[in-house]
Amino acid sequence: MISRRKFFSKAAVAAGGVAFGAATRPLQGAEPLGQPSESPENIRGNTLADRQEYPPGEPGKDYTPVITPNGSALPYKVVGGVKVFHLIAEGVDHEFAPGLRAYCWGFNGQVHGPTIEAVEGDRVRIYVTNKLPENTSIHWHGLLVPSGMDGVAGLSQKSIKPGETYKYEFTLRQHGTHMYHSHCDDMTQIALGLMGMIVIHPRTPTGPKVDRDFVLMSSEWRIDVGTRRPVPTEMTDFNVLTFNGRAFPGTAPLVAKYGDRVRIRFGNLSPMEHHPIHLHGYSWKITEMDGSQLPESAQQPGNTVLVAVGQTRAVEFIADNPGDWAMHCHMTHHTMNQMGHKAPNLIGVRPGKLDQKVSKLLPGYMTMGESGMADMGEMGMPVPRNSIPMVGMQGKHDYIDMGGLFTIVKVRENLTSYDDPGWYQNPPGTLATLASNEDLQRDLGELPSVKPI
Ligand SMILES: [Cu+2]
Repeated sequence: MISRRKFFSKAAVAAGGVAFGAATRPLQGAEPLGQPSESPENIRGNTLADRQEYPPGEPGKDYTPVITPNGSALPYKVVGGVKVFHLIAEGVDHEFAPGLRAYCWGFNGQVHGPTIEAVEGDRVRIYVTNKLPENTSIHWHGLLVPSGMDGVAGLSQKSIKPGETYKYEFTLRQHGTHMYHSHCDDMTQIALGLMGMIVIHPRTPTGPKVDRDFVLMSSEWRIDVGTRRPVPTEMTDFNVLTFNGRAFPGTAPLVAKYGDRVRIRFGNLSPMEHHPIHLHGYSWKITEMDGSQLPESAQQPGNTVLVAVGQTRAVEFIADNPGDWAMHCHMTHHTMNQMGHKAPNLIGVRPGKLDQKVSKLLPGYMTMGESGMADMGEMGMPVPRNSIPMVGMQGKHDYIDMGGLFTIVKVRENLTSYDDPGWYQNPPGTLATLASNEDLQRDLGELPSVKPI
């Protein structure tokens, strides 16, 4: 954190108009914590801090770039010491997973927008071009910016009309994980995808270096089977749940080498729902909340982090447990793609000759769901065009009947690259297998009943 006090003391030196040259020395005494701690009288002087004092941070030198699975970083160029970005809000024909596409609204041809990555102290100028059919504006969610740069249409600024390009410019006075999103007709524009992540690296890093630094933004959509436009008025019944705009099996795995320190930065701009994100095989520490670094004593351990709408959380762990590890939202409906939530409950129903009788009227009819829902993806049943109801994927051992907010963390020894290493090869004696009769007799004293319910 570049403290406001630090800015004031530097501002006094730089008041003669030295906006750039005085910036080269490192931030001695920069606060390791991300949260402003100054007194209210200093906060009143916020505008003084909005000036450039540091040279543009460089990737590879000042920071290790983050990885946005299924996404990318927004390119920039440096003009007169200022990092210049350009976001274009536009329609995007987006693939959520193989088999499902929809006409969304995104940035620069992507859903969600590319990750904006910069360094604390950078001066940034972000152009926003509106190629949508209605007004828009962009809010920098979590950033400490002057009021007129905050992007709430009508309150902070004029709305950006279709065809117009607006210019935002401010100095990044903090580090951490943040987000950007439309703040104009929010319900429609966020439901259609107009959002992205912002990562600001510290100017003076503290703590252990991270080897793998991932960014995952969660969202949720209602896309009726057979349609190609997300429903912006949906309040409760979302049926496509996404990390970085992709539903499993469309989500790219997060790959780490044995021993890597891994950070995962979560952001949630779902229209309505919170997501408890759970990682198997590890205990992590929550290191950041809403972009503010937690002191070590407050870094809560766990394996599930609730990321409420509008929140960001970062977690860190050492990848010391090789394997293929599920990471997913623990709301069960959020890991089932386009499940018809109004489907009748057939669990336990005995259809008897129903199929035979109905198929005279409806050739190919098959009663489904009487023994559970899992088969529906695996059976490869024909599904309506442009839909992924219950679609999972074939795993190494069996069919993975997951979808939506689900991805895989792949940790391996002896990796030579971070490309997808394929499925994990379980060392002997570390894989659950069918129990033998000998095992059962020895340990249980009997063979369990094999009559299914
Ligand atoms: Cu969820």
